[in-house]
Amino acid sequence: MKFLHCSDIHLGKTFNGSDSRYKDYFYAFTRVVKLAIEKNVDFVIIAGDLFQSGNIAPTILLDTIKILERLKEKGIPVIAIEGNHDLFRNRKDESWILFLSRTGYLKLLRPIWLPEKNKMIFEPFDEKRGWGGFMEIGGLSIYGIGYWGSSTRDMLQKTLEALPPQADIGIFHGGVWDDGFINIGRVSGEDIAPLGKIFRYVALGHGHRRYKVPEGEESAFAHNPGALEIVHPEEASRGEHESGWVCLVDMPVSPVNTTTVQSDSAPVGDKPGSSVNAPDSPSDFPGSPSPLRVSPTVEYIEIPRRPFLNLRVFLEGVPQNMKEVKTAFKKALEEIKSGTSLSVPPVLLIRVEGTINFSPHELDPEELEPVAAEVFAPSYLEIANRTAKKGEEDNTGRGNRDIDQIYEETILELIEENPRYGKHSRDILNLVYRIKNEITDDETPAEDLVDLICRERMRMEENHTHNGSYAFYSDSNKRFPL
Ligand SMILES: [Mn+2]
Repeated sequence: MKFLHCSDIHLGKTFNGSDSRYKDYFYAFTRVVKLAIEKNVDFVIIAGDLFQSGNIAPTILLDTIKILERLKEKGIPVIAIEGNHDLFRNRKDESWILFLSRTGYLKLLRPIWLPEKNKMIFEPFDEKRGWGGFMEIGGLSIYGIGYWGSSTRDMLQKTLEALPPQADIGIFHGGVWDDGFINIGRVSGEDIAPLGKIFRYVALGHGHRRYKVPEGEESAFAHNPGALEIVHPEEASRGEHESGWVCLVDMPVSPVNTTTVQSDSAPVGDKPGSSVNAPDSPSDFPGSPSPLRVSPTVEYIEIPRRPFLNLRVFLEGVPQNMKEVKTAFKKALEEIKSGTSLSVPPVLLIRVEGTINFSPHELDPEELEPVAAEVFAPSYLEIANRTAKKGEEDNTGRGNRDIDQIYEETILELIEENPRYGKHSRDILNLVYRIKNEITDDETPAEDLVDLICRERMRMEENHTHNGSYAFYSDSNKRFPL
């Protein structure tokens, strides 16, 4: 069986109402659908965040249906879970993904959480109801784990208790990275390792960067293809903006007959020496019920993106007036342009920096737009003025550093001023910084922010008492009540 795994498509996202930017996300999704048809896959997996928002405009739904219609016509099923962006703010059991599932454009998988029993359950997909916890396609069992916000780590435990010892595919909207940074919906590689013993393939979403778990390993069991298009400008400044990705997965249906394999001398399958033994299979652990299951082959396929330039343009020579600003601006842009090759008009975000010899309030970024348009012919353009007047520059030695970096250092200074925070100052800084980031991303529900604070408090207490067991779940975890 062959399937295509994509994630974080964010349909409906745009920048300042730009029609061109709106369409970019639909073009990217169309390319994935065309690829699925071209590769003749048996099904497509969407690991969450099909939409930018839970409350989408009718046109977005119609434009989405037009694309999904192509797969429906070809008889290629789409299996989806809801990401944080797909959920309604106040009705977590409702979503447009559920609507698409009930109208036959995709199949929604989500588990049921029973808070009163402190238990998760997976029920079979029910055509009539329009959703279920798991389903089977062509002999492969597929489970939808969904998105659990700031309780992801605890809910993963509950999920593990509810899953069978072995299944084929798990779909999970959660980030997996180990750095100490606090993130909503993030767990560590260690946390999800048990999923690798259950599933032959874990389809990840949520992180917009491409990665696999364990990172760089041939035996990786979890794959995160990342967002198809740039969603947040910061994703472009990390230098990872060149293209989007999908995973094309080839998964043999019948697991190796364990009795045959364990006899050691018997040939495996028709071709002796074929790689079905997969000794590095992630399920190859002592105590695993079927240690020699066939690992799927995973191929990452590039999905072209619109070029995205998130630029800091430094004005040289202390311009005296707007005319000189334009000249310096054009010179700087042309220099950048000469080092870039662009096959299609880019998205262009520019921060103008440097010292000028008149009030920065009189530097109207709109006057610079024709200059940028002439040099780059962008599909979308945004210019921000970050210049300083000569003599009034920041004299803290901070120069033109990233505004986020200055923000971070300022907050840390404030925290460290009070000795009572002592060794926790970095933790508090991370928390403040994360909340600030979550707030600027307007899709984060208030309950998730409160959850984040509660969870941090418990983590700190936990570190004190070495007592890892607590049974606190806020209301936002009572998703999908029966
Ligand atoms: Mn996303």
